This record gives sequence, C-alpha cells and structure tokens, in this order.
Amino acid sequence: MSAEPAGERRQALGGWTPWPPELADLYRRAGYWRGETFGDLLRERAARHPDRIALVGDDRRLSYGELDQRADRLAAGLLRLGIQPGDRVVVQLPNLAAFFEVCFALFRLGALPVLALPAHRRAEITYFCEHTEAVAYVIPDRDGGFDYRELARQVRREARTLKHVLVAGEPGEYTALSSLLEGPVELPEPAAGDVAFFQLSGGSTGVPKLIPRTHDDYLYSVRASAEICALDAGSVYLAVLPVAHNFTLSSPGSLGTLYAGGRVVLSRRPSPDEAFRWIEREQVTMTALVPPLASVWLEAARTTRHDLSSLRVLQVGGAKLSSEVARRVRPTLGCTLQQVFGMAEGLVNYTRLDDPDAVTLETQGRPISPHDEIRVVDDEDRDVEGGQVGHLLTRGPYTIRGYYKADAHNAKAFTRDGFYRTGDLVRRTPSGHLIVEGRAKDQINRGGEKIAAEEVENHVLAHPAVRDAALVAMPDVHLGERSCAFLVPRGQPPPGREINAFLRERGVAPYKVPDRIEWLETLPTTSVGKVDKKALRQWIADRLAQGARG
Ligand code: OOB
Repeated sequence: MSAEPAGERRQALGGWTPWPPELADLYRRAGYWRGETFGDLLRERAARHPDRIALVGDDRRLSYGELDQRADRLAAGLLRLGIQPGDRVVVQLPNLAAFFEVCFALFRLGALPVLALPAHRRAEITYFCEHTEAVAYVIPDRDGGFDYRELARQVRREARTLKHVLVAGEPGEYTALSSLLEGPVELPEPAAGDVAFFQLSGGSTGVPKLIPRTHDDYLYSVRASAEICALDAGSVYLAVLPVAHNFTLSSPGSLGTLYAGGRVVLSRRPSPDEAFRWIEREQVTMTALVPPLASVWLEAARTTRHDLSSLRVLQVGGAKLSSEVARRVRPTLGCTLQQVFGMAEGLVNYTRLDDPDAVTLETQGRPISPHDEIRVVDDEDRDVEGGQVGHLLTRGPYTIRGYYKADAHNAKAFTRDGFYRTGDLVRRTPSGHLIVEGRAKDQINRGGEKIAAEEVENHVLAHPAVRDAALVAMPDVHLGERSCAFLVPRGQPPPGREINAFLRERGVAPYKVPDRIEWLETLPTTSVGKVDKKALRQWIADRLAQGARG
C-alpha cells in the first residue's frame, strides 16, 4: 500500500493540475482516495484467489495469479529494455488479454500508459507520441485486416522520442511482448496520488486532449461503479466496445469486474454473432453498448439460437439512447437496462438497478458520488431555474482539473474554481437525475465515437483545393449522427472522394473522415462573424428530411 506520501517515490511528471489540497483532504477523509494503486489491487486479488479466472479471450484464459505474475515479469522485461518509472508508453491494443498484462506491468513499473483506440491512425498516434514524449508504442500485429506494424513504421519516422515498438503477436522487425517476460525484480512503488495513465478526450478543439488520471481518483470511480452495479465474484463482464475506452474500462467495465473478483470476457468484435456466442459460452451477466449497437443486438436477439438468459444488466451509454429503444431491452433480452452518461474527463452518471422504469427509460442517471458537484448554468455561468436546460459543469473526486499540457485550453474548459465545462446541455429532474438535451461543444457524436470538428477542419484545410471548411453533425437513423463537411473551394471543387482520400493519406482515423461533403460559395456567418454552424446543421437536416420524403 502507498497511503503515506512520505518515503514514496513521487512522480516528477509536470503538465498536470492536481486537486487543491483542501479538496484532496476531503476526498481522502471521505474514504474515496485510499492510497491504493492498480498494482496493489491486482496483487491483493491474486493473493486472495490466485486460481480464479480473471480474463478470457482469444483462446486464452488467465487466472488472477497468472495475470499478477505476468504483469511482474513483463514489468521486469520493460525495465530491462530501458523503460523507466514516469515514462509514457502509447498503448494501442484491441480487446486482448495482452492489454491488461501491459497496463498492469506499466502500473507496477510506474510508467504511464497512454490509451489510444484501435481506430486511431498515423495522425493521432504520432501526436500522442510527440505530445507525451512517449518512449514506446505497443500494438497488436494485425487486427480487423489492418497491419499495425505498418502503422508503427510510419509513426517511427516522425515520433522522435519513440525508442521501442512492442507487439502482441508476430513482431516482424519489432519486439514481441512475449520475449520480455523475465524473472520479477524489486520495483519502486508508485504513489497512489500520481498520474497512473492517460485517457483521451473526445475533444472539440484542433488537437486531441490527454486526460491524466491518478490511481486514487480512477480507482475510486472503479470501486464505486462496481458497487452501484452490484458486481461480485460471480459477475462475468463482456467487453465488446474497445477496452481502452473509459466506459468499457471503468464504468464499471473490466477494471470494476477485476476489482470485484469477477471474470472479464474479451470479444474482438461487437457483432451479435461473436458476442452472443461469448454470452452463452461464458454465462455473461453484464455488458456495455453504445445505442446503435444496442439496436443491432435487440434486432438480432429476436431470432438468435444462442441462449442469452445469463444476462442480468445491459448498460447503454456514450450517446443518447432513445426511450423507444430503451423500452425494448427488458422484453427482448430479459435483463435490466442501465443508462450510463459518462466522460473520460471523469463524471459518470448511472441509472440505478432498482430505479423505477420512468427513471431508467427516460433519464441518463445520476452521479456516482455524493461529492460530485453538479451545476447547470446559462451562457453567463449563472445557475438556471430547476428543471431548465443549461450547460453541465462538474467537479469532484474523480473529475480532472485540467488536461495534460494544455494551459490555454484549460483556461476555457474549466471555470476558475475548477469546474469542468462538459459541453453537454442537460436538464436536472427534482430527483437529481440528468437528462441530456443536446450539446454546446463543437463535436460530432457518431454513434458514441467522438469527432472534434476543428481537428477535422484543420486536416481538410490542408488540401490545396479547400479555402474554408466547417464540419457539422447531420442526423442519421443508425448512428444518431454522422458528419457533414461544408467546404468552400479554391476554384473548381474536386470530387469529394479526393478530399476523403487526402484525409486517409494524412493518417486520420477512418471514423473522422466526413460522411458527406457539400460545396458552398461561402460559409454562412452569424452577426458576430463566426461560422453559423447552426444554420449549416439545419440546412443539411432539412435536405435529408426532404430526401427521405421525396
Ligand atoms: C463516454 O466518454 P467520452 O469521453 O467518449 O464522451 C463523453 C461525451 C459526453 O460529454 C456526452 O457528450 C456524450 O459523450 N455522452 C452521452 C452519454 N454518454 C456520453 N450523451 C448522451 N447520453 C449518454 N448516455 O462516452 C463515456 C464514458 C464513461 C461511461 C460512459 C460513456
């Protein structure tokens, strides 16, 4: 345990904003921050029930004892390779047991995983490597027909601090993770108040933002989430969305399940075909989906030959779930629906398992913690009347106080007294439940995948034929939203596919490539001269509605 800051090896990491001492004290006194690290957690569980299965996936079954030992041995190998406490390591692994071996090894070592998503490509990965000065990059050999070693070759050309590429699987010219398992060595103990790893923000600005999470704050959200979701040793959690995402990782996700001594099952694909097979085979009790996937599953469940009766809870979050789809969960799957409205920056809201239907079907839940401070405000940061729609601001024991190395942006994204401006528009019911009514941030929520408009606009503007660009959301029956780029050409507009090929060429993640392109002579502006995105959203929505009618 690392309860006492004295005598610990404290991290020298700069560029992040800790909580003010009086709040940190409060969170410790309340018993939220317990001085426990992720390394401690695994050690303790492995000592208690070494033979119990912790992870199942891709022909592997790892017990708690094995996971613990392999994390130690891999940490030793990483140290020998030259990876030091405090070093940053970009981890881009799909739903494989290796994800947990690598993360726990890095936690033990006090090195910091930067959790990239499998869909990220050269532009994003290079940026993460450069911004965090990462020394290593961990990838699978191939996944979903894509060769990550080829991506690593491209990243290595640009990311100067990168010394090692480590591969789960066939390493090619790189180092196989399996070759790094060595006899365990004595390791310095990281402090629980230190940054443990980086999550990625959905973002709304030009470059992706990194979210520093400490052992203390993240473990609190994991523990409290596991309690809210009633996880125990009999729980079997199926990870279908990427394991690196906050929802799948900690709400309560894989880490919550490991905390509770349950079993995590890793599905490589989110399709009902693969997931239903896992549910039947491993007697899965809980899983988490984004709304479009929930609709696909509900459809498939009507005719499946798989036995899904072990499922107790289906969580849906990441984007707004319509009450029509919500209503179909229990009759179709025979399990309880739990809505989850969370963010990688911290705050997570859940409907509780014993909430009445009206709450579960119509709201996005309420915060984890009595110490999650919630404000709903107008454009001038004044609290709105109860029940009115406003901007959601929050602060609390597991919500960050600033992004990593982003001072200028932090001044806008946080209030002076440390509330995070979520960019979400919500209404709060008298019972304290939140209903998401919209979004003020410049982001597209493409079926749970977040696209920062400005980031994509900057990439598009690098094309010589584009003078001006605005990316907006357009309604979509399947994904909720897709992206539409309004572009102003220099001279003759090129075909849209040329723009999209250009973006892929620049190494932009596929989900960020515009779903539709519209050429305009100029972009409409508001009275203060800003691009009128509201008008653009309205225009494309009307156009689509006409199309649907015609
Ligand atoms: C989760 O995390 P992120 O960081 O990918 O995205 C956060 C944003 C929120 O600010 C909100 O705009 C949107 O995603 N969102 C929802 C929602 N859940 C997230 N909007 C409406 N209804 C919901 N239920 O998406 C995330 C993190 C942890 C747990 C669950 C989701």
